[in-house]
Amino acid sequence: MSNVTEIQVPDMGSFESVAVIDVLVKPGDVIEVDTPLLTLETDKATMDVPSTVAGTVQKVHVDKGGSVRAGDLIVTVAADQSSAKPAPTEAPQQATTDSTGAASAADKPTAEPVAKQTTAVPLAAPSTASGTGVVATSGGTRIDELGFARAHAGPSVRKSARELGVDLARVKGSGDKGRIVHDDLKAFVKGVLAGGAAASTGPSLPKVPTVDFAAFGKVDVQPLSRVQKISGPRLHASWVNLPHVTQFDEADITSLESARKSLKKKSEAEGIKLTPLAFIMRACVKALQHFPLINASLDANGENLVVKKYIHLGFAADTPGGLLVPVIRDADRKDIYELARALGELSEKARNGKLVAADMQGGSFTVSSLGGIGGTAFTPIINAPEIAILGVARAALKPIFNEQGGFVPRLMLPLSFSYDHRVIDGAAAVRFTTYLAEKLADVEGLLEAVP
Ligand code: CAO
Repeated sequence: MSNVTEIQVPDMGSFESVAVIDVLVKPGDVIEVDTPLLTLETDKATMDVPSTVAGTVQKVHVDKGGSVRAGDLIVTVAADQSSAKPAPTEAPQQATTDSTGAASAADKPTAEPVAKQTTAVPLAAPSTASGTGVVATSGGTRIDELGFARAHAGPSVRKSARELGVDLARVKGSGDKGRIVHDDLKAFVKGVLAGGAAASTGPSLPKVPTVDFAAFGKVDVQPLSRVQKISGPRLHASWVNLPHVTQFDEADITSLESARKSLKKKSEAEGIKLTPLAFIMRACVKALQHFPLINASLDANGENLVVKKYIHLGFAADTPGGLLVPVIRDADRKDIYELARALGELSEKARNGKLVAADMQGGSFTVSSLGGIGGTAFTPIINAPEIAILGVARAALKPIFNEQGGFVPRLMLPLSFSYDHRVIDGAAAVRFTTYLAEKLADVEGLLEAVP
């Protein structure tokens, strides 16, 4: 059963006439007790006037941009009789009509404006641990309290923004004098969900200047490959999100290389190309087993380290289309020959554009070997969300001082180990490369059968 209820403008203290800057309901809207009906603004504050009943709006009697006085009719509502909020004692009493519109004995209900928010005068920022006036909401979005308080918005918009964890300082208002209305809040949230520009709550990156190169001479515009378009943003994301440090080291692979050369022919007969990378991967497995916290990732909120009990090794493959990273699954269960076979097969698939998504997923650590091409050292970008990557440059013969007091020629392999400094500190990194170098120097150990 429903009664028709008329809701009036409440007593607004010293203000005679107040501007209506937003009408928040329209005929046909189903409203609850406390649903904001309109927003009023004085020279110092804005306030929402909430409904005192639940029901369906029949008629709106005020216009946006107009002005109202205490006692003016705001809306007529076909109200659920049981829903009426007791009127404040100082407010005029209810006047209800029955569903035919006939007046009954009661007076009109007067809404109570909700807590005023000063917009012209900034509120003092609440104290926080950092003392910066910046607090984190439960959703992890940081809100600038001072900016939030200064934002030109009514209480109901503020309330919704708080509930959604939206920093009003970042929302552009489309209302009068840049006032933020509910639609602006919705548009902002939609933008965040769509991953748009509004999602950025941190400082934006400075832009590289745009230059008209053709003004300086002939140019040829070549579109990036499909692979580059995919890998570029991922590399960029890792570069800007992970604090990279690269530890350089070198490993004596003299015995490894002589063993590899002696085994090369025999393995070739079995269709396996035994390159240094298979040995390097076997050594990485041993090092990751010894330092399991490097075979890990940070979880999404950055508060836990997810240590993986599997070792799936990715390796960077240079292909005509661009850089790809196939993954050798369960590398810890493969010996040198099995690793070399997997390397050969996946490299060929990569070069022929035959890799499927599953071939490139699940990696827990990556090796990027440029040793077949050259170089002395480089700073590889971590394949995030992994937390470390090993770069390998070209081995070179170097004079190494030995215990007998002389120099001997040794084949030294340059290692470039980039790590996420949020998780791995410098001491751990150099312990890892030292251990890795020891394993690379121990070719018998690398050639042992895998249990
Ligand atoms: N030092 C000296 N020689 C090396 C070496 C090293 N560190 N690594 C490989 N070589 C030699 C190999 O022994 C081989 O010589 P032989 O035929 O005489 O044995 C030769 O270089 C070529 O090796 P390869 O490249 O065929 O095989 P691989 O297993 O070393 O590498 C792969 C395979 C897929 C990693 C490689 O082909 C490749 O694509 N490398 C580029 C990776 C890359 O682009 N990384 C950068 C990523 S960031 O942009």
